[in-house]
Amino acid sequence: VNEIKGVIPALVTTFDMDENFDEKRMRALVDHLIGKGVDGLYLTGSTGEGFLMTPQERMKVVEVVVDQVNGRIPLIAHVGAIGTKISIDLAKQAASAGVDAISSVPPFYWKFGADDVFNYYKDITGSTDLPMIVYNIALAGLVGFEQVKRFSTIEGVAGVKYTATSHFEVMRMKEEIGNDFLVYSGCDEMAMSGLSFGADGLIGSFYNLMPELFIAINKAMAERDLKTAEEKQRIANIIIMHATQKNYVAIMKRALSWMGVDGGYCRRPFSNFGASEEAVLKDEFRLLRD
Ligand code: NAY
Repeated sequence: VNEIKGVIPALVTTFDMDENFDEKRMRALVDHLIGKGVDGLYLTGSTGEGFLMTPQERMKVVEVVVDQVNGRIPLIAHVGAIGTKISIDLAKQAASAGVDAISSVPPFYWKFGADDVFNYYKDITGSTDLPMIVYNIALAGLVGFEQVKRFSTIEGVAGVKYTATSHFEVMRMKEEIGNDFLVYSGCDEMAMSGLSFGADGLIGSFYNLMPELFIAINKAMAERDLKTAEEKQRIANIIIMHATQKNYVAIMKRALSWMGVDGGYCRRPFSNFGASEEAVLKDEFRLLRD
């Protein structure tokens, strides 16, 4: 698991216009991202619309990506679900498919108590030999520092995907939990900040669309070249700020198609762009570029 560092796109899942998983598009996108030099992929998470798929469909995506990657880069499968039993099934399948790590948001909706959430991680992590990356994100309800620290006592919990803006806690986790507790910074617009506080890598949406910029940021931060990192982050953030005003996953999928690798469409209730809306979108991005 110590090998899983660097820039890791939270891979979009490619659906066709009728919302079916599009295996051909998925395989092409995986090859495209590997060609760009990404360090790993994070599957069926938020950006991957994991919660809009049945467990069987999620398993299919994992199998297809594992097959296409064929060991070239490490893979983390998000297996989070509202129930432990469903997550365990997903975790076991991901393990037998051949991923390198699993990850999960805490169980949501019912506002489970701290012990229930702890047991959720314990049960899922114990169900396979794979390392678990806890996924802390406001969408599922952020868990606090002390709780993350408690999860880290579970054998197999290897790190956290930290999609929160309080980056001082990245440093604190490294100090109080241990330097080998992996921390992935999850806010793309703050990539250089996360890395400066000691994050081991970046997992996020926009690395599907502009991996080069973040690979450059990651390299610059490792070399303590703040000027370059800042320049690249500034460019990336113009795109991120624009895209996040609308359904940015659908935007990334369309924008990828302009680059010759069609990301397909989103599943409802996420909205998509019709042909005329897409033309407007393309013009907006042209203006941003110029
Ligand atoms: C995932 O599992 O898809 C993620 O990594 C999610 C991380 C993203 N956060 C959210 C709320 O979706 O990449 C970020 C985010 O899209 C980006 O920072 C822009 O705000």
